[in-house]
Amino acid sequence: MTTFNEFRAHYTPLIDDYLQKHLATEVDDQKISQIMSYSVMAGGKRLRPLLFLATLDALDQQITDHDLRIACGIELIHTYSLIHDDLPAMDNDDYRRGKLTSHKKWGEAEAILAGDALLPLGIQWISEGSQSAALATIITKAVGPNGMVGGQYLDIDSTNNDSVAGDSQFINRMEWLKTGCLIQASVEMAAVAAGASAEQKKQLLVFSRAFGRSYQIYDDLVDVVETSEEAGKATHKDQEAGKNNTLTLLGIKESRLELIKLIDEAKASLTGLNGTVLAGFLALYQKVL
Ligand code: GRG
Repeated sequence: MTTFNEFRAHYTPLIDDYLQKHLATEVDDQKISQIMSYSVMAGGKRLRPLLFLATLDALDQQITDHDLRIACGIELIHTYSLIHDDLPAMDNDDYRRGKLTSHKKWGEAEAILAGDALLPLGIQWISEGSQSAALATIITKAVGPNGMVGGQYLDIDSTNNDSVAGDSQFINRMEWLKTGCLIQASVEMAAVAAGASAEQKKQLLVFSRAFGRSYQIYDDLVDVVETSEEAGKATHKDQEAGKNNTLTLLGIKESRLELIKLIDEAKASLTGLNGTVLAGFLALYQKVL
């Protein structure tokens, strides 16, 4: 039986190598390739690609090179969202993943274009195989106006808006769209790629919903409990920036309790699956509990 740490130690370098090599060889212009690669290779945790691969593992699938390409496609899309989120017109951040943000390093137009280039390249990598249409539908829905971008819009629209400060339904929806949808899509695409049964798919969707919601609460808690060196980005920013999130709604103590509840829910959803590696993702939260 493989543990989460063994799985992560095996696949993270494979993901990193794939991303580096294929951004260098599949993007014709060396300059934009370098700008895209700067942010992709800046040292993210590779959470979403690992989640995709771990879901295949939970369904006893042998992981192929094609699966690795899909996993890396998800990371390209995630990196696009971070580059655009950091722009002056959005969160206006100087550091991400411990390095200067893309616009600080290369300029604003370059950062916008690097993000714009990563999104379709990610969709291309995800949708090249035999399940092209099904996977393309899942990923484009997850990151479009009824998914990640929709959530980002609600975030921007509600910043410094006191009328949503206590509105838990609004905040849950915004956070789910912004963070949860891409996490759920990573799990759902693996379920489709592995030909999971209806019951297995149902269980995995319960897992991904609990995990997606818990990850945003975790990220909000990181903002208050970690220093910027530890997090590799500015921290203690959300409250100052007038952000409305689960943390501002519930406070630290209740957010931690909510996180514990979601961890239990996520673990319980894995009964009957080969879920050791997937369950291991939940250990990530220990540092904020
Ligand atoms: C489309 C402009 C645009 C934005 C999309 C995802 C998103 C909305 C913005 C990013 C802001 C943010 C902090 C969202 C919450 C999701 C999240 C926790 C991102 C950080 O992901 P990690 O922790 O980061 O996986 P690494 O660097 O490890 O990949």
